[in-house]
Amino acid sequence: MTRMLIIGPPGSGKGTQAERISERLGVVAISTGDIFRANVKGETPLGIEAKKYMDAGDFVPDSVTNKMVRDRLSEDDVENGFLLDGYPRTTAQVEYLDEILAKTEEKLDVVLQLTADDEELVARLLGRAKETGRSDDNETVIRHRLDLYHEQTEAVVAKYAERGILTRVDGIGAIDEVTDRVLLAIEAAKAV
Ligand code: B4P
Repeated sequence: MTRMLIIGPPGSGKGTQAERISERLGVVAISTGDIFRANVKGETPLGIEAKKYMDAGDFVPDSVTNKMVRDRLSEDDVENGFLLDGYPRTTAQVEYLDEILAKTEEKLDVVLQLTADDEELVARLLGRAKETGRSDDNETVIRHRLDLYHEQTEAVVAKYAERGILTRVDGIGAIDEVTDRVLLAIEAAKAV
């Protein structure tokens, strides 16, 4: 059980839980959002391109994101598996990931979906804005990111549900409680 995805609306705790799963299970966690933010900070050409979209709460174009993920998944540290956090977010990204995995005859073991209602998510992200000042954590942009999740990423979730590899986890509650639920869900998926 080593190749996993974690999907959820903005603020559902993907990044938070991905870090914990990575520590507990020893798989490398790869967050497309973190890679973009590191590039924005470093003012690289990728960061300059991505910033325009991120500040508006839009998805970075698939062509840019897909290439970045392909390059990251060709690095040595993913040989024993990975946990992708925040990718795929569109059905085109699902198809692209399918192609990457098909080349090495790999497949996904489990897809975790973290759920939470929109008002809880807005409150969490406004809380984070006070602490970190992330440029995409203001209410207008947060609501736009949530709309995009409903319009585009829920179709991604449906695809993995059809394939029978989706596991839903309630993301509401204390962070430790959610971690316990996530680890149990992974164990249960392993047992299938
Ligand atoms: P991300 O970095 O993925 O941003 P996010 O959706 O807000 O998730 P994040 O991981 O930061 O938050 P989390 O839910 O862990 O993406 C940022 C941007 O990058 C996107 O808008 C897009 O522009 C671009 N992008 C990334 N991937 C892309 C892709 N595949 N295609 C195109 N564009 C892409 O947690 C949020 C907060 O909630 C934290 O402050 C945490 O402390 C708190 N929290 C977590 N769990 C909690 C709990 N149980 N209770 C209370 N608070 C909790």
